[in-house]
Amino acid sequence: MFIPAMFFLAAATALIWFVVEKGRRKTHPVPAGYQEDLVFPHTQPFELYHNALSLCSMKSRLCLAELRIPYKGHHIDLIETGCYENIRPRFLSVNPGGTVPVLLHDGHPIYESHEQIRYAARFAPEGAPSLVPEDPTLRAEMEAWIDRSSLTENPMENGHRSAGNAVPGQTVPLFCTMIEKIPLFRIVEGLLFHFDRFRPFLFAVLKIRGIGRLHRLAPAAAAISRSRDQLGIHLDGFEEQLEKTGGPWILGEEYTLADVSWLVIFERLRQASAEEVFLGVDRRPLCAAYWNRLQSRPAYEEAILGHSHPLIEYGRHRIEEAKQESPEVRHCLEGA
Ligand SMILES: N[C@@H](CCC(=O)N[C@@H](CS)C(=O)NCC(=O)O)C(=O)O
Repeated sequence: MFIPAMFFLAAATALIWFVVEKGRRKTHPVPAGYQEDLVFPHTQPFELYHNALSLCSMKSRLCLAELRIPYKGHHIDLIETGCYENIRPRFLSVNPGGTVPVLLHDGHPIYESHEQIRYAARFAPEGAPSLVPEDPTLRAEMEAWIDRSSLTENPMENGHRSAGNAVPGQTVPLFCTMIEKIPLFRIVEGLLFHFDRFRPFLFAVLKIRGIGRLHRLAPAAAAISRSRDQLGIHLDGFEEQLEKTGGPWILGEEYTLADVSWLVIFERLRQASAEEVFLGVDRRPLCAAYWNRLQSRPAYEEAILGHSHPLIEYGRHRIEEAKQESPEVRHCLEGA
């Protein structure tokens, strides 16, 4: 009698906790861009909620560094860098969408990284480059190249439309290696409360499976292969553009927001140890030279390398190791 009663009490307590906690972590989509009606506590004109690995966070950090806009940073963990801080009430009060980055200007949030960089460019301090061409034709072209690199909607879909949506498949092996260091119970928080149950489920599977057996996980292998094909097509277009303009940047002489937006795609290839696949010997030499130029910019050092996370480097080395150890893994990650 005593044991069933205890069991019932524990189950009822857990259920109540779950329902209350779920209520505190309600999420909903947020509109893109500047939100005039919302103001959050802040101590500096610009503040950025971001994550070390997140592609979109890298873009916003890089943009602020190029514009030389000082800001206060709040690092928000995603599961791959430690825990699901992005679905806890404190962060959800700033972005009920549960995603990073969020830029605050005088406390007003700007949602979506591609909107953040467009917005921030209007506030370039005296003497800093504005990153937006004066010429309306070039400006329209820049917008199109930003769109072609933006991550919108579901990260694993619509890769044919944008390189930003094609590249997440390349992040899968990185997730798989970074998650090795994260205890399983941390993922449970996501399984219980994440707005997109598929993501924590994917991390749990990747953790259990491990990089050495990733090739046997058919949906992951298919996503990586699809990403490789789609990204290859986007980069071929990119190569043609560099040939057409003669570089050194996407639109020619002027470094613009389009370059900011594309840098993070190339950086993801570096982090995932996939540079060789896309930019190796004789493969897209103009893209390879462009990527070298990007890496020599001080803003790259400051906003990307300066914000790296130990798990990113760990993940990159583990991918390298796994490819050396197993031809099947190499084939899965690099193709024929
Ligand atoms: N379109 C959004 C995408 C934001 C987004 O999906 N961010 C990812 C990281 S790149 C995130 O916060 N994911 C939450 C999670 O993985 O739990 C933007 O450009 O800001």
